Amino acid sequence: MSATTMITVAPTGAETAKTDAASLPVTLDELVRTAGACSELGASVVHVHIRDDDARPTLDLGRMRETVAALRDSTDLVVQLSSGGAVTDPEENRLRVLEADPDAASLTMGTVNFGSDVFLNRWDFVVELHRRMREREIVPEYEIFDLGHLAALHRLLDKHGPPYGGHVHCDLVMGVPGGMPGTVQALTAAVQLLPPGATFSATGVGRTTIPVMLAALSAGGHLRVGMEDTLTYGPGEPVRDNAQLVARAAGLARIAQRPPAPVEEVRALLGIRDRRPARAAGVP
Ligand code: KMH
Ligand code: ZN
Repeated sequence: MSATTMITVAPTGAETAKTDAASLPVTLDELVRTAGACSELGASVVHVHIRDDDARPTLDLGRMRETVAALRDSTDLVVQLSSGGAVTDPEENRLRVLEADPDAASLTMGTVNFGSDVFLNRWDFVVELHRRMREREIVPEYEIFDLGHLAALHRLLDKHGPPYGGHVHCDLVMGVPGGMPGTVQALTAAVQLLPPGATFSATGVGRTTIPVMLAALSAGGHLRVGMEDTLTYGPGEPVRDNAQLVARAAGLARIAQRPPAPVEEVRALLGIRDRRPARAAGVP
């Protein structure tokens, strides 16, 4: 079991409207400030979805590049772009996200019902993302919404080889209406199906947040938290901001005697290529 806990913050997502959650970071400035605050509290990875000037989800490449540069300038967090986008985003735009040269990107391992929508991830598209990430030296995080996605991951690794960085890390996204439930039983089943040597983090959407977080810590897993997945802190109590969710995760990780992992440890674990300008130039 890892002695520390990698905490990923997913601050924005593509589903929540700014009008429904005032503290949702939708501008670059809001995102950078959120990332900084979450980093101070123990986050080591930021999972990024961006918004346009009207706060609608976008995969605009120029904005994406600007976002990666700003986060890299202002924090040491691993910058993980979402290649999932919104359910309406076409495949070519989702592939183009990689051209923004993030440290890491999400890679969802199959199609899943997503409320009344469908989050489409065809096999050939999954393979293409995996292939392009390796070519561009971007570390994938395999997003697992259902147990069948783990069977697909085994098939991917068997047929197409390991990811860039050599290490396999999965994120169990639990409690999505249409995916696996956010329960101890489902988490245990998923952990048993992980490829040998793989690590995992887990997040439970909505009211599965707490059970999934506690189960993941007990099972030696890492945590993802943030307003992409969770908008209520407790019954009837809206989340104040992303920092509140990271602070709670860091506190529980400490109680579990697996404190938040330092970012450099996470970079080494995941096999991230260091793109931070000063470090890439050899300046300590
Ligand atoms: N917004 C969801 C449809 C990812 O970021 O890779 C997909 C998602 C997964 O959030
Ligand atoms: Zn996402």
